[in-house]
Amino acid sequence: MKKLLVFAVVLGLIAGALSMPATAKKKKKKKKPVKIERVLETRYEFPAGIGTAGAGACSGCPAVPTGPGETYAMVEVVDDNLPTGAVDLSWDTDGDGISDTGITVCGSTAEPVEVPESTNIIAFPFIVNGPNCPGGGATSGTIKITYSNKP
Ligand SMILES: [Ca+2]
Repeated sequence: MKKLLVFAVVLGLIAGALSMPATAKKKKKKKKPVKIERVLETRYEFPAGIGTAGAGACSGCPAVPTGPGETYAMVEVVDDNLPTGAVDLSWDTDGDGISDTGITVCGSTAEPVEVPESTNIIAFPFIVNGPNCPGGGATSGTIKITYSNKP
């Protein structure tokens, strides 16, 4: 019985020794700034955004707030009916409650775009987007966003 116990302890030590290098590697990686990503997906339903692209209020526009440290966004818009899904992502910079700054996503972002962290960002799905995205628009569909702390 004692022999079996000793054998088990030895096995445990070997297993521990084998797993140590992996643990050490993980600790080293933590020193580098790590890219943290958060993926979120939301729907918009017709008619969410009626009005002029880039301005105005919206009922039924999904909110996609950023969290602390989330300063870059990759966005993809897949409309249920239109070949090019387009939404404006917009936020309020002067505290008057009206979104005034933002980006137009025409289909999808080619590269990560800068966004403000810890900010309530609203997605405006306009039926016809406008000059920033000719032929693009939004009836009903899905917005997929990946927020990250690095580009
Ligand atoms: Ca404002």
